[in-house]
Parts: sequence; structure tokens; C-alpha cells
Amino acid sequence: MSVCPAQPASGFVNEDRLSRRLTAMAAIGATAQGGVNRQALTREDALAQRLLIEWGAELGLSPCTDPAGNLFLRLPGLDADAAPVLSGSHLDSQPTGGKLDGVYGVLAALEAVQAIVATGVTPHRPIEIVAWMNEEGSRYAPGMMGSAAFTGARPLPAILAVTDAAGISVAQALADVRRLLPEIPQRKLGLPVAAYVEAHIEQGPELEQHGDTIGVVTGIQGKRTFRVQVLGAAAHAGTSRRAERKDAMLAATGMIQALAHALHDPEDIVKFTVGRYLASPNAPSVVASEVVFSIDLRHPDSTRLKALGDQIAPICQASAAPCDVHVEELSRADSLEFPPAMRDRVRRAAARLGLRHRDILSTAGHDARYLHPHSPSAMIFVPSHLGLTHCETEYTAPADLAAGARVLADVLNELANPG
Ligand code: HGY
Ligand code: MN
Ligand code: MN
Repeated sequence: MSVCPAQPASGFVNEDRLSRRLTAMAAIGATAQGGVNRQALTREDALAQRLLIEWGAELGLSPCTDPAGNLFLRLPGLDADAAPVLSGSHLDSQPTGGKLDGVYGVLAALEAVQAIVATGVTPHRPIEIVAWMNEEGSRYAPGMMGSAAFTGARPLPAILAVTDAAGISVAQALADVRRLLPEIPQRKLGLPVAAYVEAHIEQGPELEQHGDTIGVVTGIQGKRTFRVQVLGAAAHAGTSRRAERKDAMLAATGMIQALAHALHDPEDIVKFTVGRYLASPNAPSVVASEVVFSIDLRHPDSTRLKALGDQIAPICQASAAPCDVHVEELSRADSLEFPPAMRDRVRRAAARLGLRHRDILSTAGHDARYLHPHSPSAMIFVPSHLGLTHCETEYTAPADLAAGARVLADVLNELANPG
């Protein structure tokens, strides 16, 4: 039997407290231009986790971690054995990230749980706040490592073996992070989850343009990522003859131009990005011997995404001569749709609170992607000013951030008190 609180949990969400916590988190890894550099498994990531554990302790939440470095804070339920309701996002950022991407979802979950506690009614199911390890994938690619390991979508040993540009493995960086955290229990990977709800900034302009406060996320568009390695030969920039050169720089730029041309979409639905480009030896007077670049390809139609992605290796091969090229696909995810019943919960909660809302497809990726096949999942968006994100100017009005937390509080409380 569940007990209904007299006042909805949303009534206890505190906008100032949420803003203060976001400001405190933004100080960890703060950049000179007002953004955040808190890449996965760095000292800053560990300090952010430590602060979250401290805030959880003030509320009586017990922390634990798992072999993938995910962090959980648990609010006990009346039924200790019931599968928990899970809510959160990620604390890591892009190298020149904003103050909200990821961390908002974690702190909105904390705010929601604090509000649920304030109702004075213990939920039937436990509720857990989660900070997933390495969502962004900037230091270690591809991202969403924690949620992928948790749900069994990727094997943990393969994740632990990934190295960063300095050759430091995920396993080693995880051990370094653990040394900076207080002693907390470690439980095994994975867990039955009753439901997962992730709050996030929209990262696009739609909500703001329509004057809506809440996005009821319908699903997430598909994405394929690749690593392309172009191998040439180093030679003197002044003495080597063109006919003898194997210039990896020229071959790689030719490939990128050919790809951009083939994938060009006048409707701007296909998203093709080369965000990383590393040349060796990277010296002005040496013909490049090697270039490694990344490809991030997205499309909401999984069939189109497959067809477009399958063109990548042949196009790279066709532009490689006289160099060699190796194309490795790092990740592939089809588009997904969240269950209508979960979306209805978000829509109803927003409507009850009198908040303007609309259905919206997420064109950015989120950990909810991996939770979706594992447990009923949903996402709640709040507006992003001008749609700017993955940059230091990311901004959402505090009132909108609080509105998202209020919707989250009521949805989590409903899910934790079934029937
Ligand atoms: O790339 C993404 O969509 C996510 O923000 N990491
Ligand atoms: Mn994010
Ligand atoms: Mn992001």
C-alpha cells in the first residue's frame, strides 16, 4: 500500500538551493571564459563526486559505486528489496563545456529527492540518484561508458582498457579517482531498475522559440561514431618530391571534404562532424606521417543512418592513395522512442503544474539511451538559451531549471509509489 503525501513533492523544490548547488559545482573545473572543464575521471570529476556525496550525506542518502565508476546515492524506501527508481545524468563535461550539461540532471535529481523527503512520506520504492561515468566521451571515446557498462551494452574489460591521449587507461584513472573519494561501498555492476528518469537541458532552441518550459522527450536520434587513421610517411618539406610523398595530411583533408560532400543534406537533418583531428609529427617542415580523426554521424531515421554510415569506409578508401587508411566504427546506436506511458507521466506532471510543454525529439545523446532497453525510461528537457551547448555560454534561466526539477520530483514520487 502506498501512502500519498498531503502536498506534492514539487511544492518543496527550492529554486535558490538548486541554483546555489549548480554554482558550487560550476566552480569545480571553472574556465576563464565562464564555462567548465571537468572531463571524465579527472581530479575535477572526483571533486565533483565528493561534493555530491557530501550533499547526499546531509540528506541521509547512502553512497555507493560500482566497478564502472558510476556513483549512486540511495534514499531508502519502505520496501528495501524493491527495485529502485533511478534518476540522474553525468558530472563530466566537454573540455570547454557549460555549467549545466549533465550536472543539471544530477542536481535536479538531488533537489527532487530532497523535496520528496520534505513531504514527510517515505516512498514505497527506494530512489537512487546516479552520476554516470564518462558520458561526454571527450577524454575517453566513445562516451556513455558508465551507463553502457551498467546495462551490459558494452563489456567492462573493453571499457577499462580504453586509453586517453596521454596513454592513461580508464582502469588507471578510475583508481586515481577512487583515491580522492571517501571510502564508500562498491556493489556489483547492474541492478534491476523500476524506472529511469533523466532531466537535462534541451541543448537546442525549440523550447525557447515556442515559449515552452518543459520538453516531453519522445526519443533520441541515432548515432554512429568512427575513428579514422590515415598512414603516410614522414619526409622533408623542402627536399622530398611530390611524386614520392605519402602526405597523410592531404589524404585526410581530401577524405573529410569527400565525406562532407557525400553526406551533405540541404534539409540539415544529417549531422556530420569531424571534431577531433590529430596530425603526427605535427611539425611545420615535416610531411605528416599520420592523421587520426573522429567522425560523429547522426540521423533520426535508423535506416538512413545505416545507409549513410556504410558509405564512410568506402569514401575514405577512395581518397586514401598514396596513403593507407583504417576506419574503425566505435559505436552504433539506432534511434529510439521512450515508452508512451512514461512520456504521459512527464506530460501529466507538467500539466498539473501549469507548465507549458511540448513533445520533443532529443538530437543529442544521453545515458537514457542505454537505460531505455533496461527499464522504462523518460527524459525531461528544460530550455537552453539560443540552443547553445557544448560551449561555455550555455545558459538556462533558474526558474526553468527549478520547473524541470518540480516535474521530476512529482514523476519520481509517482514512480516510487506505484498503485
Ligand atoms: O554527444 C552528445 O550527444 C552528448 O552530449 N554527449
Ligand atoms: Mn549531457
Ligand atoms: Mn554533452
